[in-house]
Amino acid sequence: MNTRHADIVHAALDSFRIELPSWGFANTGTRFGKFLQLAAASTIEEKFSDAGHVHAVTGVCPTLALHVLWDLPEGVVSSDEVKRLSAKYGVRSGSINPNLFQDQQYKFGSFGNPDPIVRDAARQHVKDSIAIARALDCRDISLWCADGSNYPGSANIRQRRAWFIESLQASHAALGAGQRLLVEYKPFEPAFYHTDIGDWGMALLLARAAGPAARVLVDTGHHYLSQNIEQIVAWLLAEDMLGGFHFNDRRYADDDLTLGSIDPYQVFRIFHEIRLFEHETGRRADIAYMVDQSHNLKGKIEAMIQTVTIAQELFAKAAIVDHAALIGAQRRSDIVRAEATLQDAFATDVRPAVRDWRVARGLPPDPMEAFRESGYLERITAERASTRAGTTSYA
Ligand SMILES: [Mn+2]
Repeated sequence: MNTRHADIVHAALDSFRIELPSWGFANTGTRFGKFLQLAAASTIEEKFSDAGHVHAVTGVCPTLALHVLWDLPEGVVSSDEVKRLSAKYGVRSGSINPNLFQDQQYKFGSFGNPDPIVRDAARQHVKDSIAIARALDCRDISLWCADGSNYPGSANIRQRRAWFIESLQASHAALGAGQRLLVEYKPFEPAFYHTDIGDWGMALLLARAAGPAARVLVDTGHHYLSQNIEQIVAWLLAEDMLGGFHFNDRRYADDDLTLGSIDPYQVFRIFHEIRLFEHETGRRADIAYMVDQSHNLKGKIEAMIQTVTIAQELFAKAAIVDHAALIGAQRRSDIVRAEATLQDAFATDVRPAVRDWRVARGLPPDPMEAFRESGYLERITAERASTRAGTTSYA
């Protein structure tokens, strides 16, 4: 790694922030069962405390995504308590995530439910979530709808699309100045025949229909196998419609594994498309980077630190791609040179530069070691073991 590369890595890391999910610190499991961790967070205060420790050792996680149903059960009334915790633990509230999939009334859908009373209830919940976001000074309301059907003929796909447009427009109308509505898509699960927002094209059309402050959210686990996610990212960037990411990795479906644990080159390629866009347009892509992972076996806090570290390394690798050489090779149709330009950057060991950046910013050179040496995990394991309420939540 030369000096020019080191400077690029430092500048790139200065601009990179990643949001942690409150639900990532709580006990989760699969539909077959849960293996509870004594140190898992079961209250909103514990989630803020854990996120605060990840931020303390990494320095790049200043915000915590909140889930309205799990974190703000009293609605906007809970926001004063959240503000207090935010100040106490040094982590701001991040994206606000409404919950349109857990209540019994959503058995046959939320925005796409044939019952107008349920559609109204879903709309009201999103409006309440927007009010919470305003009270907490949060920009993004991140919407994922589980709506879909399991059997052919059981749902009117076009009718449901129209209901979605109505509800998204109503939600968009409730946004305050500067707020955004992020529309997430997913091809299947929990619905296994059709999902109302099944891919990026549907999400893009619905976001456009919703209004000017709506954008698409790309959850890396929400694609069919082998889908070219970086191409989707490139198209959304070109359309000025990429609002944010939910990062995770997977081997089969929406596995919610640690980012880059299965296919780090794919994450690199996604970051590369963003960096190339910024290089060519001369403007910063306004993207909310967020983690959406569920660690069933790994320790929650260590898994988050590992995720953030990997994200930084892959972002740094994408930052040192030689754009001029790449663009030149592409224009000459020099395929091998163009491909090698990406491979060279990916193969570069950026860890020393990332480490130097941390030291220069007054952060621990090795966040995982710093966390392990802090004694925090031992302390909360003992404390929480005595008060364990057994509260769980799913991501
Ligand atoms: Mn997600």
